[in-house]
Amino acid sequence: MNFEYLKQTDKEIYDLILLELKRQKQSINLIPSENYTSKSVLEAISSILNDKYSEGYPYKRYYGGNLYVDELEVLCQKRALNIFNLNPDEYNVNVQPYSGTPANLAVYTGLLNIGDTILSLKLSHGGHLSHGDSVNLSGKLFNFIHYEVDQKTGLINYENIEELAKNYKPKLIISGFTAYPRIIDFKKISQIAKSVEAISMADISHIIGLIIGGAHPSPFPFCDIVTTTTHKTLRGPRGALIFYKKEFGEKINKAVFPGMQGGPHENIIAGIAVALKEAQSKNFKNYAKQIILNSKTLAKLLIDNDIKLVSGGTDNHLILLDLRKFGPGRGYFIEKALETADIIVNKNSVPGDTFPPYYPSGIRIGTPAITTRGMKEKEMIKISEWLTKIIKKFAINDMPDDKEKRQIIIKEFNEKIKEDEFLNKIRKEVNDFALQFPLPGLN
Ligand code: DSN
Repeated sequence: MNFEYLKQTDKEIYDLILLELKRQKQSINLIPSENYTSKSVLEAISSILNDKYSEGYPYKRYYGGNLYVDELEVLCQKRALNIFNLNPDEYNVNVQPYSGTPANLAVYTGLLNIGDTILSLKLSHGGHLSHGDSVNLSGKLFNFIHYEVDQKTGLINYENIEELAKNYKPKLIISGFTAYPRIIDFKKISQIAKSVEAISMADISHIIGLIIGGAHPSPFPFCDIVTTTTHKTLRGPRGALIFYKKEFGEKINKAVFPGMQGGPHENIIAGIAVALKEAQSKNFKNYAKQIILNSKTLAKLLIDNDIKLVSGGTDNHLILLDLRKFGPGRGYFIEKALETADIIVNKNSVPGDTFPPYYPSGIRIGTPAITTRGMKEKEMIKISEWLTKIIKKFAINDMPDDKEKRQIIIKEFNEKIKEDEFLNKIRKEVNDFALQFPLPGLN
């Protein structure tokens, strides 16, 4: 893709895309929910499918001219079912959700009544915003009860889920998390759901690629509903899928359209279909395994360097660093300092955090994107050294509790790190290192 027309017609946007391309090429991306798509996926999503309206579902649309779009959407559904070996008499899939949060909202609004009780993991313990956080529409419309991880072990406490399920009799129980570094027992959670006649839903957005690659247990055939985004470990475009047991089909489909959305983004659906085909390859299985080898290696190196990890390590693609031994709220400083050195991470709450999500006490990192670029265990050594050096130097800055004082400290900190020689030196090393590993889609 060389953007030759854009360059001529809209130089401002062209320049920004090129700057972003340069940033991506020369930085190390450790955000566990990001990835790089293939050229084929990028071509599919930038195709003329973007221009077509196709409200409705295959063979039942509210617009004419959907002959090929119908075929395309059916093909995407087939590939989605095939990749998990699902029997189409038992499960079906909706491929239209624009992204993960709308997919989850479609499930809640389609299957439940407003105000019904749902059981899910708390945001600050690794759950997702759309799993009923009070600032999200999900939390405003439904009565969410949250389970937590065990503060000492950092692990899901299945007995606690069972107890809450018995006490609150939820209509839906959600498993599948956004900042949880360990294996999830989908079978156990869906058994708990069955025992209280609740629907079981797994949100596998983070780990879909690991499941397809055989590197994490599958939620099938245990869960009634499985939602997922398509742009994380699956390496597709930004979209989502809802798998459902057939008995829920009519309600789910009506909730997506016309309930939540209008016209589906058929260019994205084409890109998802391409990503699903790519994920069926042997290479993809190796990719999933390598993500975990890299993640476990990086976790061990960080522990050896005296960095504390939530749950003491990882089984999957992500690692949650607990920086509280330096003091609360230090995640903000570390995200910014690392970004100055072109190492991209996200600050994250840790279980039991006393500071708010914008100034949390942890850092979340992951290996899906760097593994796509071809980095292996050997490369984790250098990455762990840079992470450790920067954390140890910058986590000692005090993050005040008081809001006004915090603003002053942050302003000073952000000014100071721009000129920091230590970070600028590491940035040059990082740039040289990252440029050795090409991006698959846009070189
Ligand atoms: N923002 C995604 C993540 O980073 O986990 C979830 O929506």
